[in-house]
Amino acid sequence: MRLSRFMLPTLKENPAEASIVSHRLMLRAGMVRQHASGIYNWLPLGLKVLRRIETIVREEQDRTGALEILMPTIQSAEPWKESGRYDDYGKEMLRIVDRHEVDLLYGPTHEEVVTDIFRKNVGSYKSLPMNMYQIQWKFRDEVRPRFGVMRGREFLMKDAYSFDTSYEAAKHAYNKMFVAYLRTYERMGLKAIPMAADTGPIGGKLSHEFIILAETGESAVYCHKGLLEKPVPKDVDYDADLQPIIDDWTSLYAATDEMHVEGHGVPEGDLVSARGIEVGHIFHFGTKYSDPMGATVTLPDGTNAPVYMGSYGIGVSRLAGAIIEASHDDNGIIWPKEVAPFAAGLVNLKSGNAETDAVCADIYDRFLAHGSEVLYDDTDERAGAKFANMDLIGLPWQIIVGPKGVAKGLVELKNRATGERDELSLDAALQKVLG
Ligand code: P5A
Repeated sequence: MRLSRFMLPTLKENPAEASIVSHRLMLRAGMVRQHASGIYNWLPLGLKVLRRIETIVREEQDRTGALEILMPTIQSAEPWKESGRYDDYGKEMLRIVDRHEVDLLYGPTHEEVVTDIFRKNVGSYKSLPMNMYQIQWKFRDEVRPRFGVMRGREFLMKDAYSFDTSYEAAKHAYNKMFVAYLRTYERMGLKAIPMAADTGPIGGKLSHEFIILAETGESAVYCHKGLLEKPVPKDVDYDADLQPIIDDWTSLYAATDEMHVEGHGVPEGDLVSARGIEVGHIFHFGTKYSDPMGATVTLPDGTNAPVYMGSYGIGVSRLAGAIIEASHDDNGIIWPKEVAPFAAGLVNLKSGNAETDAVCADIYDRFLAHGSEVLYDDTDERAGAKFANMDLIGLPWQIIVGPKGVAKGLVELKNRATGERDELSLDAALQKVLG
């Protein structure tokens, strides 16, 4: 992408409305703009990041055998009246009445809709286990939307729903999501800590939040430092018994503010006390929805029983902010490679100069040929402004092309995370970036 053809409304100054670093940087880097309180436009750079986060989430969900579907944002109130949550959910639910006086709502979550799909389309134990997921916008009329996309009113969530014939089978479905979550966050360069949690309006007894540590996090977190060092399972066989992995991860102490207790038994030196951001939440709630909504399965002995369910959420749009909270410096964002909006930035120090233009054009094409994309600053801004902009938007690498280097057959390669700069041949630089 050529910067001259891109839309990147970067800001030099810190916007007054932003109180935390990720919100400031998302606005300054031209990723998002607020449309209305807690409701955001995603501009080209921001959308690229959101899509890359979605891709990782989707790949790890697919790996577990979950099936992607897409449910509507606008829902009928009927199934919510059946489950009993229409009255319980309160003011966070945005209620809508259509021209025929039919009660609708903008979905804050999709347990009722998916249970309705299940009861109308799946009836036998032979189809189970089953997990259906989507990546879809939600609306919750939060009293105090704040921190930009981290606590929006409209936000993008990955929500998965599992269906099983027994508690034990449902526990396996829960464990699969637990492990998939550890892998998902790790691929984004994050260390996520699972911790036992309250279930709130979703319900059920078994629940874990996934929290990443960041100074500006909304919740206080206490955990055994061993959790931060634990390696995430590689090459998982999702059909195998995952309980030992779960026991290993949940045996170390981890608690949020409300659940923190005296006498937790962790030696002072091993206890990390920090702040955290909730980037995911998983629930097992058994028959809470299937019972009142009549979602049953036929068992091998011919009897019918309500299906056991769980639901599993990842805050996809919140993650864009959370990753920045975890990875930035004074100059701007530092994107982990897997979620970066472009693989590299290309800075032409002398746009209009035949030699530097030609080398940049060559680099540009070689990225495309490799199935990758570089953001090429082909504008006639001064070098200092180009560098500041590149640091702000945080692409993992900057390839800097100037007349002196070109005369020697060299370009400069800067690593955004370490600040290291190297003069290299073009081939060596591309080899480092494209790997
Ligand atoms: C699980 C999937 C649920 O809604 N039902 C379907 C369950 N869980 S949850 O904890 O309420 O939300 C899941 C994740 O969504 C993110 N999230 C938000 N992100 C941005 N702005 C918000 N206002 C917001 N509310 C929730 C969180 O990451 C949460 O873990």
